[in-house]
Amino acid sequence: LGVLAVLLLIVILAVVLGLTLREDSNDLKPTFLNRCQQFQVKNCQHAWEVFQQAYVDKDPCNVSMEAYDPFIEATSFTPSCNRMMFWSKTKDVVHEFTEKKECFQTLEDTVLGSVLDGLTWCGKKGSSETFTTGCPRWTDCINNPVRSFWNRASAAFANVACGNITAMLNGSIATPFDSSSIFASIEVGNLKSDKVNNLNVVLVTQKNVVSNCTNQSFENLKSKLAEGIKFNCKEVPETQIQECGSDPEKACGSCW
Ligand code: C8R
Repeated sequence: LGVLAVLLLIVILAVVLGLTLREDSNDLKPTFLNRCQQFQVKNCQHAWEVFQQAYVDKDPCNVSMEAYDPFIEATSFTPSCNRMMFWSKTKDVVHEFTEKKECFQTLEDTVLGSVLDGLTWCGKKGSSETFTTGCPRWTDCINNPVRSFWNRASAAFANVACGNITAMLNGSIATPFDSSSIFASIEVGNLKSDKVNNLNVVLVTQKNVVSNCTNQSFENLKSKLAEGIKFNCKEVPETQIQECGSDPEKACGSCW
């Protein structure tokens, strides 16, 4: 009987452990905390609590950008002037590059962007929980928790930008500067002319070039830039960016 009791106990423990582990894998909190701890953040638990307050116990279609203000403050970072990298419709090529070479820093390379990159979350009215399924999708409603977060975080990133900044845009689409993107609708307008000297656009091209630096959408970009910020554009093949990223001999400034 004693042996049976021990066996039963082991089975119960295994099931409980299995359930907790499984729950963890679709739970936002452990991912958030794990990623947060990779950075020199004093209190990740505090950051989590402030983050949650933005959307918990709220209608998931009614979360404003401003709701994340306390979280933005809690994770405030010092900008690396001349190294800041913006992007639109080039997520993979940009991050493949910034991961290999420490020349540039995107929002996802900071604690603010890193902890939530690729994740979905929302709350519910009358509940103190965080959900990761059944949340509104990007276009289901404007004021959804994920979209408002990226809007707010991107505004913060652009607000502190300084020196010469770079943006990787996509030359395989007709409108590389797309007014509905976060880069166009939030970031460009938040760049400060007393801090930013130049915006250098790297227009990433593939075999099938659709747009070049004379694209009409760049006139729109220039008109949205604060006076005093200079604009540059260079067409660069994607293969060149990839090769430069993987070549340890190549200096940051000589990739394009
Ligand atoms: N930025 C915006 N969106 C981000 C993001 C980020 O840092 N990180 C992630 N994971 N996302 P897009 P865009 C998610 O059209 O709109 C900042 C969001 O869920 O290719 O111009 C960043 O600083 C969103 O749906 O780009 C960058 O400079 C897509 O990825 C711009 O804003 C972004 O879709 C990019 O935003």
